[in-house]
This record gives sequence, structure tokens and C-alpha cells, in this order.
Amino acid sequence: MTEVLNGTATEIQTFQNYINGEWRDSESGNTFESRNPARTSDVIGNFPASSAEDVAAAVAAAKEAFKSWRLMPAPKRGEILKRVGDLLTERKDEISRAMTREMGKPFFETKGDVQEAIDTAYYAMTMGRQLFGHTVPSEMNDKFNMTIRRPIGVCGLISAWNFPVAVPTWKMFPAILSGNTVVFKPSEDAPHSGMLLVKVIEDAGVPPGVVNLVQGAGPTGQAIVNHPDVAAISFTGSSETGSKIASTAAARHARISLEMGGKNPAIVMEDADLDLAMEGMIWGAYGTTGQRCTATSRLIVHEDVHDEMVERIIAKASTLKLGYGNDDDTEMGPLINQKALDKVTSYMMVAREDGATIAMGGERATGEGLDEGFFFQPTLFTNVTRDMRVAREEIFGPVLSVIKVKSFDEAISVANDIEYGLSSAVYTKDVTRAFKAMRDVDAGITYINGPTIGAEAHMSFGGVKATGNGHREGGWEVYDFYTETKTVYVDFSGGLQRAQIDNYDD
Ligand code: UN1
Repeated sequence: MTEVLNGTATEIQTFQNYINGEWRDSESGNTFESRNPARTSDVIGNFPASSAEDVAAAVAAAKEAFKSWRLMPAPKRGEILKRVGDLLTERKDEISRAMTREMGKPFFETKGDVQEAIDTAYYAMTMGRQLFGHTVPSEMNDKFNMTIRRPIGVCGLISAWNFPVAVPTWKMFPAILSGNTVVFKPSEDAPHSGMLLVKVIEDAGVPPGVVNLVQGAGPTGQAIVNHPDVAAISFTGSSETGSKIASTAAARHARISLEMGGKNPAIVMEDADLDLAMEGMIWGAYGTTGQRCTATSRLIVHEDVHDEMVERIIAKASTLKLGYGNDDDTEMGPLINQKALDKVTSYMMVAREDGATIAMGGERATGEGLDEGFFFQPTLFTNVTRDMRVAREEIFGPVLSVIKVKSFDEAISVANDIEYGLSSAVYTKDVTRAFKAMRDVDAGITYINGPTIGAEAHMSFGGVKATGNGHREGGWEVYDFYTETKTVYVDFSGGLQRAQIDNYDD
């Protein structure tokens, strides 16, 4: 299945779902295509367009597998995740090449994506020996109080295409380490990458039914969200879809974790190291073609260094080499699809109407090697004010809006004047400002003297306001999402002891 790596495959392959340890077509036989966004004539393959029936089969398999998987000691489940990490390590280059072909970001970035999955697997292995509860003194004599963690059951995982391996593993590995079983739907823009991850799961010896793969678009996701036996849902994607999922799943009391949009600010103060800040803007705004929920999309810069920052960014960004991500010298890949290209393009008009200046880029990128892909020039808007749509809406492309401010307080106020709150960055050498930013920026993540992207697998990841619903992925906190706390009281007094009553009888 994996020889189709460099955009050179000759025949179009048809891929399958993975349900109860078997690769199968969808019941209807319907399929959809995945194409290379850098070279649209390159078809990666056909994938099952799964219906509610396919989802029901996957959920049933997961429900059955849960009976024994939940009883396997967590350290043993951890050992299986270690094998998953080892296999991902072995296949890192091969999987990364395929991911680049499917979703466009350069090979060095997809290797980072797979590495994040490897880190997540090894972290999960260690958590197998650390699923701590609490022991707490009882208020009664001869009584023992503790909490233990229990898995929830079948978890539905609906993931995004921009980190097609890392982000699913943020969900899948803690879910299964905790003793849950899962039904995983990759994004319809990255089904092949999702399939390669599940192949690793199979080859590492994860028992049948523990991880089930159903390919498809919105209706497939909806069937997962609606299924009464899916006890928890974890979603990464747009705020709009996230809200729909939340309202549907909340009605049947499912647990829901949402990771959604961002409009992440980077504050650059007049005392900042401007070279460092420039590098941070280039990587934060144009890395992954700006298609990260953590991408830097607002540069909030002190007026004293505004012109210099703009100049430095333009000087560097205009040298970025666009192209097919599996070519060695490519620094920036295409947008994911025509819809994304249309959306990003439409914001050029929005910027003009709002009165912003397009200081760099602003157009589809064309030329040798680019005409067959969804390439867009790295773009910089200046003369942006906080109320403009380009300062408020998530564009999800290589577009940075520059907002000039007069003070640090104004910078914080602009940074927070937004519906989202995922990531943020502050460039300053002043320790007071750095600590004020940590305290006062309304975001789930704040980087001091680093770009808004670069989350590490063992740290909590998530956002406030419209970005999330209070849960975190990554790190230890995600294990709170995938486990349910049970409180246990053991009374060894041999008598009836009434809490709140017998000890306080005056
Ligand atoms: C995402 O964009 O959905 O910090 C995840 C980062 C990456 C993860 C991004 N490690 O940008």
C-alpha cells in the first residue's frame, strides 16, 4: 500500500476502512478521491465514503473490544504504544513523504509531524505506569478514601488534515492507553495519512477493534457524533463544525473535547531582538502555509520598530521557495484545496475594502512547478486596525496582519480583543513585560521570545474562548479527558459510620 510515495504512482489505488481488525470497503461501495494539492493531476487514491452503517459497524467492534482492552493492565497497554512509537520511528521518512504528497507541507515539516506522534506514543507509554488517583484521609475512623481512573468506553475521534498524523495521535494514544477503544475519522483531505497511521497500529499488534478507521467527510463525522454508544468525542477543526458537534453530542450527554480556530497574536516590543522576532514571524505566519490553528496571524508591533519589522519580514518572506514539498529546496507548500485558495483570495478584497494595505503578496503564486497547485504568495497586510475583518477572522493561509501600537498595555488590549484564544507570543527583553504577558494574555499558550507555533507533545495544548471548550490535549491533562474518576470509600470499622453526622455530634 505504501509504494505510492513520490507523486509517481501509475495506477490509482483504492483504500479501505479498518474495522475490527479487518480492511473493508464501505457497505455502499461509494468512494472519494484524495489528490496532491501541489500537483492536482496526481491522484493519491480512492477512499471509502463511509455511511452511518459503516460507523455503526466500527462502533460495535469498538464496544466489543472495550470489554477486554479495559482490563489489560495499563503498563501492558503502554508497552504496545511503545511498539507503535518504534514503528512510527522506522517508517518516519516513508510516512512523511506520503503526508507531504497528500497535504502539501514540506518534507521537513511532515517529519516533525511524525516525530510529534512518536513523542506522543512514548509519553503515553510512560503514562501507563502513572495513571494516578488520589488517596485522601477520611473524616471517619477506620475508613480509607481514594480515587481511581476508569476508561469511558468508545471514543469518536474526528481530526484535521493539517497535522494528519500528530493530531490524531494526540487523541488516539491517550484514549487507548487509558483503556478506551476508538473510532477514528481522518479529515477527508488527508485520508491516506490517516490510513498509514492505522496501518502502524495494526502492525504494532494493537488488538482488533481497539482502533477502527472510517474514512469520509461531514456525514461520516455526523454519524459518529450521533451514535448513542460513542461516549466521548474529540474534534479538531473549525469553530463552526465544533459548535454543531457540541450541541448534538451534549444533548445525549457525551463528553466532548473541541480544538478549534485561532487568530494568534505575536507582540513585538521596541526592546525586542528584531532578527529573532522576524524569524519567529516567518515561521509562525508562513510555516505550514499559515494553515495551523496556532499560526501567527496578527503581528502587534510597537510603533518605534514597526517599519523595520515590516521591512525585515518582506525581505525574508519574499525569498521563500514555494513548491512541491517533496522537492528538497521547498520552503512553503500549497494551500490544501480549491476552497482554501478561494477563501484566502477573497480576503484580499476584504483587506482592500477595510482600508488595509497589501504590503507583500496578495495573489495566487504561479510559475514553474506552481501552476498545477493551490499556491498562494506569502502575504502581509499593513495599516490594519483591530476592528478590521482581517484582524478578527481566521484566514488559514499565509497571511499576516500588522497592527501598530503605542504601548505594551495597548498591545495586550489588542491581543485580547478577539473571540479566539489559542496561542500567543511576546518578543521583549523586559522580564516585567514577559511576566505580565504570561499573566494577562487570554490564550491557552503563550511563548516568550518564540513563535506562536511549536507545541511539545508532553505539554498541555488548547485554547480559551471560542478556541475550545475547556479541555486540553497533550501532556498529562488529556488523560483527564479520557478517564472518568471514581471515588472509592473503604470502611473497615465494622460498623455503620455516617459522614457529616457521627463525627460532629455535639
Ligand atoms: C494544529 O495546528 O492543529 O504547535 C496543531 C504547533 C504544532 C501543533 C499544531 N506542534 O504548531
